[in-house]
Amino acid sequence: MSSTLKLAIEGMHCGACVRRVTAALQNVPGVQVEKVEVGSAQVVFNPAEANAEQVTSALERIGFTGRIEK
Ligand code: 9UX
Repeated sequence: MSSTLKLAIEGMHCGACVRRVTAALQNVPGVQVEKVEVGSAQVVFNPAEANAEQVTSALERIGFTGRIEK
């Protein structure tokens, strides 16, 4: 089973941000990165292993604010 999470991400401005965000999201156990663009990301996660809060916390730790869109 998996859930999709679409996030709007504040503070991203360049391709290096995209790489940083991608790496941070990939490091959350149970999360699979589908797409990262400047200002947004889409991931799927296994609800048995991860939750939305862990995803937004991973972004906070590297200085970005993620808002769940869906
Ligand atoms: Mo680019 Mo992002 O110079 O925090 S890495 S804006």
